Amino acid sequence: VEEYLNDIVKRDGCVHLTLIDPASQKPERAVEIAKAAVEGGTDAIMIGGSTGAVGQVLDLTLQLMKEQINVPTILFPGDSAGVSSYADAIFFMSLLNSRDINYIVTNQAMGAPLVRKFGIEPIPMAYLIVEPGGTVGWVGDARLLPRTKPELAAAYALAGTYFGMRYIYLEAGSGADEPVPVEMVGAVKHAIDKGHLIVGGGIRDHNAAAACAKAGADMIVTGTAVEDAGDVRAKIAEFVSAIKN
Ligand code: 1GP
Repeated sequence: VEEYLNDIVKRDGCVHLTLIDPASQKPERAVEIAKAAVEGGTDAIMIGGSTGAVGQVLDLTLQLMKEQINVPTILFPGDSAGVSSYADAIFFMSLLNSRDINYIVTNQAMGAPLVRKFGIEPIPMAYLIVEPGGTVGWVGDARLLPRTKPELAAAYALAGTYFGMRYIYLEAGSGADEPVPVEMVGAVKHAIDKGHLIVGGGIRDHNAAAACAKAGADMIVTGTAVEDAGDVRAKIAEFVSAIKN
């Protein structure tokens, strides 16, 4: 899955990822959204959330999805309970700017044996939460990166790459009023050299997505905008054509 994503970055300049929180709707509806997103040109589906995206609803959503869509499914877990055997890959992430050791390494240790047992592909990722941070910032007890301090985000991102993490995720929080500032996206991209940069949280329209991609994001995540869209296929198509070269 990592190779698949990296090849798209090389080919198109930017990847589009659709985030679906299995706790937000019934599995059948989640699959409908995913199918429309794939028709609109999304490259992969991320599955997860900070609260309630676990257990039966997670498994069932992924099981149905696997039968009906032909792009990879990637887990985006809130904690060790967010691991499911039905996914293709997992963003194996550490919330580097958390104050809580559980979100830096303990959940990861509890989940790692399951990842191996289920044969899911782990993609090592530094997860960094920027103001305002939203629910995930609160749940993850993040020491939120100030929006006006791109150099702090760049320092954390660089530390992530020195730890061997190949993906860096700059997160403003789901439903944030504003996405991560483009100055910060640029500073982080500049700092991480060969790493891949994912940007998400508060990206509501194609202009915001295009601005992030132009500033250096290799992958753009949209969740809320897709959940809220009347026509998911058209909304995704707008994002996709705005970020790909
Ligand atoms: C949240 O970055 C993702 O983890 C997506 O955020 O729901 O605001 O698109 P939105």
